[in-house]
Amino acid sequence: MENKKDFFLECYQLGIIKFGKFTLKSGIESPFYVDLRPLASDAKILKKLGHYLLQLVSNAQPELICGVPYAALPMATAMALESEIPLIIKRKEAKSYGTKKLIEGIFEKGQSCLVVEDVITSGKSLLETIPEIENEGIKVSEIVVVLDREQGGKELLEEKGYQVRTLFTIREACQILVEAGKITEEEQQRIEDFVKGNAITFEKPKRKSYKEKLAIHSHSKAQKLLQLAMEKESNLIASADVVTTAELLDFAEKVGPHIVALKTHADIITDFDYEKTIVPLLDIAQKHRFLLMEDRKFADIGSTQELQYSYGIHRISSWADLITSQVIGGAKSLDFFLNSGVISIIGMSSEGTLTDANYRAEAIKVAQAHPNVIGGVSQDTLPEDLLLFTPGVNIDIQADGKGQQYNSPEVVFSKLGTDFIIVGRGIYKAEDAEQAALQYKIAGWNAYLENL
Ligand code: BMP
Repeated sequence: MENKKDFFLECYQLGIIKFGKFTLKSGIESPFYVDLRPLASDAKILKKLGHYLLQLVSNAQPELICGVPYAALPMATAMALESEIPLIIKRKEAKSYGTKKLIEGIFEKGQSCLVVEDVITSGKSLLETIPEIENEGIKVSEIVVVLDREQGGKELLEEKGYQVRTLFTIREACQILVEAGKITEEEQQRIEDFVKGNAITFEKPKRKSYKEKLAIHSHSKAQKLLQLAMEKESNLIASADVVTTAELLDFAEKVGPHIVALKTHADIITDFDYEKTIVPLLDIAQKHRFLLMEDRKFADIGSTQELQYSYGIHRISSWADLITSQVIGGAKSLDFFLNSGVISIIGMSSEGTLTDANYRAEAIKVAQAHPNVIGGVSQDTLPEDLLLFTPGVNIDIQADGKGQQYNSPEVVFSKLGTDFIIVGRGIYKAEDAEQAALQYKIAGWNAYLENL
């Protein structure tokens, strides 16, 4: 196949870029106008375009392809024909009759999708399209764009955590046209000046500090946690996934000075005994000033949860400052967690989890409506009135071979706006748990400060 430059010139022959004076949708006057729709009318060019766009796709092949309507629909189709990756179609408006679907085609929740766009300017149409796809439980894994007008849209999407690959930028296009004698250097300069002057600069949204969050989160346990974060300069919750009382107490002693909370799974402690396990643990928690978070993940009806919370050998309600609970039983099932701040499970970090975008949106509504809930566990952003606890944090590894999916502390603070990181094996499997806790504490705190 010919090179990219020759291909661009072929496309140019179809009149896809016009130079002159054009008023854009935004009201801005632009010295050029791009319209890639003519490319669909030349079958050979469309086929080649599909091929070039597929070359931009990363090695991890997406499971679906979707074009942003309308201009990218034929492009996505061309890519689907060559790659045999199934195509899904996004409607501009949902049908008012029949299924009322926004996304048509055959897909399953949890599948990854490549989104195709013709031209990116501000990124607005992609930002409208992506949630509509993700609301169906499909994960937008990457975006390919034919032409970047270089006005900030690509950067905005990247800032939001999407990988964007572009076939041409407007500056590259102009360079090719100058070299081919299609436009003059003056015209090129005019375009360069326009692009520079009209780049949409965006300020990275600043997160609220723990101090500011104190004014939003009135639950006493949330207040305590935020106070501890400020006092200890730590947002680290260490997960003590150990199986004996001796290991648990030893671990708590070692990591105690560096954490705001110790997360336990009381039901994995083989020799659990309230007097020997919980009583000394409470002493250590008091000495090193950290909260106890029992990761029980309640998932039953209210009445059973009430019993599970206060009875049995664990008597969680008597010692856990924080507990985790599924919200699958509905809001009323959370009514009985009166002694602890509830951290609702909004999205799980494990591969293939059923907590897709739809589930998460509904879970958030339950969590927000309940006064016992202080926040949620998720690997996605949460609304500001819920503190975000993110598990699956590791500095060194990306996966554990058992379905866990990891992010670094930097990523969870910059991309998700996490409030507290939950680290298990990164600390308790380290040779020196105390050193590892300190390392995670510093990494988490620095990542928090960098995003203020
Ligand atoms: P690790 O960092 O070793 O992967 O441990 C993560 C801890 O967080 C585990 O105790 C796990 O039960 C918990 N957790 C999680 O990993 N993902 C979730 O979605 C919810 C969790 O509570």
